[in-house]
Amino acid sequence: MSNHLDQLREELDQVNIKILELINERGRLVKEIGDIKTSQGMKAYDPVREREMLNHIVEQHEGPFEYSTIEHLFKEIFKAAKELQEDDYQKTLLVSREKKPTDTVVNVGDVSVGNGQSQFVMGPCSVESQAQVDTVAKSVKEQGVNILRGGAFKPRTSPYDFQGLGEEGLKILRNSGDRYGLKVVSEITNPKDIEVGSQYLDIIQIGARNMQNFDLLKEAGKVNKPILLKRGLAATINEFMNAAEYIVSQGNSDLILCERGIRTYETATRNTLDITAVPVLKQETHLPVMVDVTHSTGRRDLLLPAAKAALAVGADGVMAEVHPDPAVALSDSQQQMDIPTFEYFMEQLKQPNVTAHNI
Ligand code: PRE
Repeated sequence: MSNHLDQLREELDQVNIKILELINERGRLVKEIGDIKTSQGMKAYDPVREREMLNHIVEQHEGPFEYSTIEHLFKEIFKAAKELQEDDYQKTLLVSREKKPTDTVVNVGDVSVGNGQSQFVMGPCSVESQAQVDTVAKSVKEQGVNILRGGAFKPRTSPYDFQGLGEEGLKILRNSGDRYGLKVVSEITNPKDIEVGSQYLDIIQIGARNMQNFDLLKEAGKVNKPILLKRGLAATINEFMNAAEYIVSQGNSDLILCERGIRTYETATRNTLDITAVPVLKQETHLPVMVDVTHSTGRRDLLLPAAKAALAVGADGVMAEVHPDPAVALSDSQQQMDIPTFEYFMEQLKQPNVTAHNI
């Protein structure tokens, strides 16, 4: 009995080797076909050919397997063949470390992001008036921060909420930036505003809700201006990297990624800060990575611990919101810091044990 079992297993071993040889022989043919297809500009995937082959195979099939099982097995073989035909190098993203092993440093004039020194991007959620932005800019400058933020085009959940001052807001931000010697960043939401944004801004931000606005990404890829791209509300890291690829593949490699929390079942915070996204993005891409602690936590009391965590795991910078009087802010009043809180926040982050910093 056991002799018979051994004998059958031996036969099976030989069949396995035959299948292996045949699969590899098939692989060699498929690769040759693939080369011809590439040289003729044809796509690897040919569903008509696959259907013809399946019909032919099923016609010859005598069992004992079900037809559906045979179809399934051959579909897997076709899938493996397509992967063999696709050029691995072509599949590698431009934003990946595999493509470029060295860190990208984004130079915003004389301010560098991604060179190992922490950068901070601070300012009000929305630009409301020149006086409001000036007050924040003064404090931001005093704290040694180099980049001022402020929303002019505000994508809000409700259409009835304050939508921002638009171009007027960009002008105000620029004025404050010039007055206090700060670089300025603001979100642009419409592809047609990328051009106007480049006139006023040092960095153009693409917000979470627009991470997959491909027309906007393509426009951002065409301008000669650093871009700060935020991770989408429910975007995987792979989707985030592909969104970044849209910008870089258009020719603009001055790109900063920004983790800003993702939507989960947790309600204690506004979003869930995916802190491990920072080292993952640093490993997978060569781009600088920042963390927006305001939108990820939505809670003033969590801004400091979240910022410390971000810097501890290797973020190149931290973004947070500051308002002279958060209680009367036109947007996100719950989560913005007032000036004294901001000063304390910066003092804590400047402690030598927090991270390398340039302040
Ligand atoms: C092959 C591979 C991919 C296509 O989708 C169809 C068929 C296969 O595995 O048989 C080979 C092939 O590229 C082709 O016949 O054109």
